[in-house]
Amino acid sequence: MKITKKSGLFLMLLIALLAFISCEKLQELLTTISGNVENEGAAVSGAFILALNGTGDAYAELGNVDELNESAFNALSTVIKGFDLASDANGDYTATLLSGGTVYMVTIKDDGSEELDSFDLVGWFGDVDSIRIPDPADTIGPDIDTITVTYTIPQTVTIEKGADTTGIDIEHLLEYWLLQKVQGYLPK
Ligand SMILES: [Ca+2]
Repeated sequence: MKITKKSGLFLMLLIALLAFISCEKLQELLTTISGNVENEGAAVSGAFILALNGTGDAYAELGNVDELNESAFNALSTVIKGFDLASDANGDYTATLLSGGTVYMVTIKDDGSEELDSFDLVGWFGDVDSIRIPDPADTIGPDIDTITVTYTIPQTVTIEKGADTTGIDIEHLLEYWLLQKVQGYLPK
């Protein structure tokens, strides 16, 4: 009886140890990118965060995104390498990637339509810059006013499989229609 109890205890310890080891292994396999989303100094909560294929043009990759929900993101696996469905109240996010690689991190604060369209706020991870463009509101020529728009130059992040990259902060968001306008004036 005593021996059975002892071996029972040993077995339990062994199972606990094996469970612990497999947890550790799983942790090693998870590839994550985390950071914070803010716009003009304020945390942005409830925003989608997408890790887009970083081997092509950032805007072209974003152009493939239409529906904003988990099943649409999963279906677009050649473009979307990982995602987080919502940044938290502090603007913090953690996106899980299926493998390592090079990605662009983009955030989309949907206006509620569940599709990427004009009035969604969109922001890239990268260097914040500014550009002067013709004022879209000024349609009467010949002297078109100009406006200065702050935008972000998308920057790639390369992450190894199983690594956890932190501090990938997105600092500035723009309405998608204006971002698309800016895109037309960027140097190629
Ligand atoms: Ca929308």
